[in-house]
Amino acid sequence: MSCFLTVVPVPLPDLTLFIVPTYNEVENIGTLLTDTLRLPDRVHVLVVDDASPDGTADLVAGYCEAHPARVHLLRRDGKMGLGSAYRTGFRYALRRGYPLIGEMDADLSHNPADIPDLTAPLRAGTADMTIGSRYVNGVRVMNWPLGRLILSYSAGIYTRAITHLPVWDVTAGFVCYHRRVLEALDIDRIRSTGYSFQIEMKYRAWRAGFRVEEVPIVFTERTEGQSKMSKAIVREAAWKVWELRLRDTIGRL
Ligand SMILES: Nc1nc2c(ncn2[C@@H]2O[C@H](COP(=O)(O)OP(=O)(O)O)[C@@H](O)[C@H]2O)c(=O)[nH]1
Ligand SMILES: [Mg+2]
Repeated sequence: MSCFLTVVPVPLPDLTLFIVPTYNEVENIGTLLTDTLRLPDRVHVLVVDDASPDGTADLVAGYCEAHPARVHLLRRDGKMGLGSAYRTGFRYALRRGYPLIGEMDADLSHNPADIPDLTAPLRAGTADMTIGSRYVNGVRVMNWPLGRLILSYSAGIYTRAITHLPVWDVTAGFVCYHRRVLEALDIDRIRSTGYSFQIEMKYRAWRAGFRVEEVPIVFTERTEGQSKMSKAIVREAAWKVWELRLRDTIGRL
């Protein structure tokens, strides 16, 4: 009798892929990648670029060549929005077997040095999803006009009042998931695009019974490039909160 031994690589339990959506971030992405590469080599990055006219993807391609195991790039044909960039990134990470899957912005608002704090509860098995939170135990936002801070903070009050989601920073985009959360949530059903994507993911994870923990971080507004935030994104989020609540009430979340 012959015996065949098939070796299937099993990713170590702390292997992490952080997804970074980019649109015109050439002034920021190099610093972000350099800072992330200083972290332990278990932390990898996937940039999902939407054909940025400023050449962001070409810059990232240079990092991919120098660090093929740790820096990954997906080039898409045009600007398709944040939610769709995350969904593409999640599918990529799940296919490749990453146990921990995160997301952060490219504009240096989120400090890669905080990644180990975000993954720690997941590595320790005390949480299923962590949120890099501006508003847990105080307010830590640098260089934002007061109006923007009030809008962002109020989004949390509004969302909690309507949905009872026990999270302070509902629109946070610095998040890390254990892959079991993304597998359970059926990400193709999540149609949100802007901030509402962040709210919807947190709400669905919480309602599915996953342990969600907020980790305090300092958020620093970008100094380079431009925000892509718009009134349409805010409106979408305001409606989405009601939609989630009503769907849940009739058992069709
Ligand atoms: N791939 C992709 N990334 C986007 C898109 N819109 C925004 N981003 C990225 O999403 C992140 C957050 O966007 P930003 O403009 O900083 O929003 P703000 O922080 O709310 O002002 C940044 O890394 C952007 O480059 C998009 O349509 N596609
Ligand atoms: Mg930003």
